[in-house]
Amino acid sequence: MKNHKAQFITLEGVEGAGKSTQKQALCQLLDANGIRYIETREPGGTPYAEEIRALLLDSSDEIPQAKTELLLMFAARAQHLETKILPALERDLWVVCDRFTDATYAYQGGGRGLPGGWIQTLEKLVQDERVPDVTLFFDVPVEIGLTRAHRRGNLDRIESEDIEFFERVRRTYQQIATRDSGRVITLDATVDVELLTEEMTSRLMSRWGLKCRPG
Ligand code: Z5A
Repeated sequence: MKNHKAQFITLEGVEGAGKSTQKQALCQLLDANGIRYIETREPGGTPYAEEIRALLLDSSDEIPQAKTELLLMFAARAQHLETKILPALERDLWVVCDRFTDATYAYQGGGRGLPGGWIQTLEKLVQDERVPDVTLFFDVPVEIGLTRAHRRGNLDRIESEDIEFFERVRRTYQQIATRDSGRVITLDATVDVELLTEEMTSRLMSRWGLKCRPG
């Protein structure tokens, strides 16, 4: 393996894009190459941030305002980043995180229509200059992703938004991927699980100079 500092890797996409499925395959790739890492997710990742997640995804009678949702996403992120992600990277552990700030631009910015400038201000406050090293964007048409998510069942509050909301989310992800193509690897997530794993694995092996494929 080429000499790499510990990588901060995030996985992004609309509902049912297959992030959670491919996260397992990514971890197998890291295992096969003897790379030490932690797995985590947003919103959440620490006990305190998981409590904020539960508040955010709960479908109770009082619906949070878009601004409330935005602030809670960054409140959870501040806790997660300071107490889990940064300490892991400092110990030379790689970090594999299901969603991060791109999701805020996509859902609260694109989906809810909140101004990008607000998100940038909070990003600077919470993260300073810290951004992921690599982001895997699993791109799938909204209808396909939602069909998969519905098949899985148990939709949370945000997953129950209408199709136009998710179209805006997807468009925002695509814009980020185009703008930040050095960091974001876009993968066609319409293909079956094995083919997608193969494509992701090949792209990452060549990016990091890894030698070993998972078993
Ligand atoms: N959110 C936000 O609004 N702002 C933020 O800043 C952040 C998050 C950080 C929680 O996210 C919610 O928080 C999310 C965005 C919001 N809400 N929504 N809506 P989450 O990541 O925990 O939840 P999720 O996006 O709803 O995950 P998901 O639906 O589980 O999607 P997934 O992880 O991408 O898919 P999966 O679980 O791997 O696969 C779903 C099903 O499809 C499953 O049955 C698989 O077997 C199947 N699948 C997977 N891949 C394939 C392929 N390639 N072909 C066929 N079938 C497949």
